[in-house]
Amino acid sequence: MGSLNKLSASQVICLMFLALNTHARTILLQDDFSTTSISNTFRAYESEFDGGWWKMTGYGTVTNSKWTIGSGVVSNASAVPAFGYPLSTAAESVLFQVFSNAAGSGDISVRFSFDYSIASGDKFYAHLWGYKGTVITPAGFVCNIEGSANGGLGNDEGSSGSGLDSFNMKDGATTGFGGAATAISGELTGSGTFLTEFRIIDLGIPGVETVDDLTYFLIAFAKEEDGTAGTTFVDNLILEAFPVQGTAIMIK
Ligand SMILES: [Ca+2]
Ligand SMILES: [Ca+2]
Repeated sequence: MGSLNKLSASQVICLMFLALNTHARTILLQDDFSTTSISNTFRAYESEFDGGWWKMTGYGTVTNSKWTIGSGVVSNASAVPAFGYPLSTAAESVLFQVFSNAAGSGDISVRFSFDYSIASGDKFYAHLWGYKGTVITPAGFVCNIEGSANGGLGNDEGSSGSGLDSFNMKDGATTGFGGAATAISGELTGSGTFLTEFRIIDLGIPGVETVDDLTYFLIAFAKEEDGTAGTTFVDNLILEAFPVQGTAIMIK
């Protein structure tokens, strides 16, 4: 955690408080990238939920995403410049997965953290969304990764055949999110540990008061490529829920 020297006294107290309560946590998703792999697709289809990591498949002028898992990290070394879709897909199209929410009825807070190292000159964004409702038949898709570029990920609610309601875990927004500016991480550069923690009720989502009121989560990683060489990687991802009522924090 390279930014500890920047913490205020209240943040340090909060972290100590949280450390005392980690025994009660529920792991929602954890990955050290030592055994997982990535499949190819071009939309986040509901039939692909709980199917692990996905990235853009190439066809026509759309290039294959270069996110890859190896040497214990997930990385992207493509330096295709940020001309946008379809040419920048190799570098900029998101890595994502959607998974069932394992939170218990007593879980009221969410913590999301990962280590990152961003190639010099590039920018990096992490998106965290939640879904309410159940998948209907025929299944639709919740977002289209085909055109994702410049750190963004399209939010396709309402036009994708999905019966789920989607929410940005950054601020509870129900629509209009997915651009780089709406990423829960904000813009990340350099290297360090990103950590954010929040009470689910503070998002102000009607009918979502505890973490288990959501049925699925989406995590997506996106970079904005500057066109110069360099590898960006992520490791030690943890999304967890717990019954502690802590103060909202964010550390980069
Ligand atoms: Ca690792
Ligand atoms: Ca670069």
